Amino acid sequence: MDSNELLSYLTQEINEFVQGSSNNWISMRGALSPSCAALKMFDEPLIAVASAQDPLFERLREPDAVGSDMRMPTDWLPNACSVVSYFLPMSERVRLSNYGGRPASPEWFHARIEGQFFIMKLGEHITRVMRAKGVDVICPACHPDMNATFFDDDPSAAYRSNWSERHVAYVCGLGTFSLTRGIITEKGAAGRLGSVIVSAPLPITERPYSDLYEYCIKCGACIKRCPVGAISLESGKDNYLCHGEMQESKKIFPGYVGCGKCQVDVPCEHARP
Ligand code: B12
Repeated sequence: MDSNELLSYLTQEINEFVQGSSNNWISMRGALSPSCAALKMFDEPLIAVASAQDPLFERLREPDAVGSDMRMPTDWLPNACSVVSYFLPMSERVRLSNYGGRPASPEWFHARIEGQFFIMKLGEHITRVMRAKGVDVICPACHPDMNATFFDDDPSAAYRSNWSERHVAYVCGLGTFSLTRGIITEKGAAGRLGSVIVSAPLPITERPYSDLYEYCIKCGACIKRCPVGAISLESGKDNYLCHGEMQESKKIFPGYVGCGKCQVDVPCEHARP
C-alpha cells in the first residue's frame, strides 16, 4: 500500500468504527436518564496528519506553549514518522441537550465519560488495524505514561498533559484555539480529540492558518454561557475556575464529571464561525 492508500484505509477504518461500534452508543441499561437511551455520542470525525518531525512539535516544549513535559512523537515511538489527530464531533442530540444552564445534561456527562472510553477503544482499534498492515503505532491516550497535572498536584505546572491533544490537533491542521482555549475545527468545538503516532509516512494535511486563535471571532458568546464567569475577552479562560465547576459537577452523578456549557449554543458549536 502506498501512503495515500494507507491513509484512505485508515480513514475508512476510523469512520466505520465511529459508525458501527456499540461503544459509541449509550445502552438503555447504562443510561443516566431515560432521555439518554440509545444515545449516539459522536458523529463522523475529522482526521488530519502532521509529520512527526514537524518543528512545531518542538516549539510545544517551550514554557509558554505546553512546557518541557510535553513528549515528542519520537518519545512515544522511536521510529515515528506521522502523527494522526482526530476530532469527534458531539452528535446533535448531545449538543442540544446541554443548551440549558448548569449542570451539564446527562447526555453531555455520557459523552464526557463514556466518550473518553470510546476514544480509547478507537485508539485500540487503530492500533490493531495498523499493526496488521506492518505499521508500528502508539496511541498516547491508551498508554500508561500519558498523564495530566492538575492544580492540586502541582500549581506551577497545573493543567498540563505530557501529550496535549489540542496542541497536537493544532499542529496537524485540525483547527485553532478559541477564547475558551478549546480547539475550533471545521465541525466546531463541541467534541473530543484523540491521536495516534505511526511509523509509516502518510500524506501531510495542509495547516490552513498561521495564528493560534484564527478561527475564533471573539464574539464573547462563550463568556455568557460560562456558569462561573471563568471566561473573559481580556484573559481567555481561567482554568482554576473552570476546574472548580467540573469538580462541583461530580456531585450530580457519582463517577461523572463535565460542563461544556461554553461549547454549545455558541457560533463555534458545530461549525467554524
Ligand atoms: C487539563 C485539562 C483540562 C483542565 C484545563 C483545560 C486547558 N485549557 O488546559 C480543565 C479541568 C479546566 C478542563 C476542562 C475541560 N475540558 Co479538558 N483537558 C485537559 C487535558 C487533560 C490537558 C490539557 C492540557 O494539556 N493543557 C495544556 C495547556 C498548556 O493548555 P493551554 O494553556 O490551554 O494552551 C495555551 C497555550 O499553549 C497558548 N500558547 C502560547 N504560545 C503557544 C505557541 C504554540 C505553538 C501553541 C500551539 C500554543 C501556544 O495557546 C493555548 C491556548 O490558549 C486535555 C486532554 C489532553 N491530554 O490533551 C483535556 C481537553 C483539553 N479537555 C477537553 C474538554 C472537552 C474539556 C471540557 C469541555 C470538559 C467537558 N467535556 O465538559 C472542559 C472545558 C474545556 C475548555 N473550554 O477549555 C478536550 C478539548 C476538546 C476541544 N474541542 O478542544 C480535551 C482535549 C480532551 C479530549 N480528549 O478531547 N480540561
